[in-house]
Amino acid sequence: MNIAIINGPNLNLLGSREPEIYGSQTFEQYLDVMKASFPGVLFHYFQSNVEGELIDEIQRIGFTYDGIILNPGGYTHTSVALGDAIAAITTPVIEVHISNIFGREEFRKLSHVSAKAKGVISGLGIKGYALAAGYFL
Ligand code: CA2
Repeated sequence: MNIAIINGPNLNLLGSREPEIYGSQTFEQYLDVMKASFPGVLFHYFQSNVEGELIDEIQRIGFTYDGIILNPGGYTHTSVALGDAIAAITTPVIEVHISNIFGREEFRKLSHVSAKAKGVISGLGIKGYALAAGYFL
């Protein structure tokens, strides 16, 4: 089984800043935990701070992979184009947010991705990625 994890802007800073919101683990450390927890899964990890690069990657893998776990970061709330890309592919997407986007500022309550995603996990910390992977099994 091939599952892609795609992280959007600033998520490369995980583990180094704002640990009270985003935790103190780097994503690379967490990815090792996920690989050990799901030995039958091949995880492909991609992170970019660039909207077009995220869309290119979604289009590249979005017709062959078994699942995509996507944290679009701040683009969640601004990017119609990212929502369009998810609507255009056949691979199911689970939207994941580390923090609870409904318990923060008003502007975070809007997602251009949620309606196009299979489902949404928000506010369960970095564990949300493993919960999303479990859905695909
Ligand atoms: O809670 C999430 O996962 C978010 O997608 C994170 C985004 C935010 O804009 C969304 O509203 C919710 C921000 C990502 C910033 O990530 C950082 C990680 C560590 C330190 C600083 C920023």
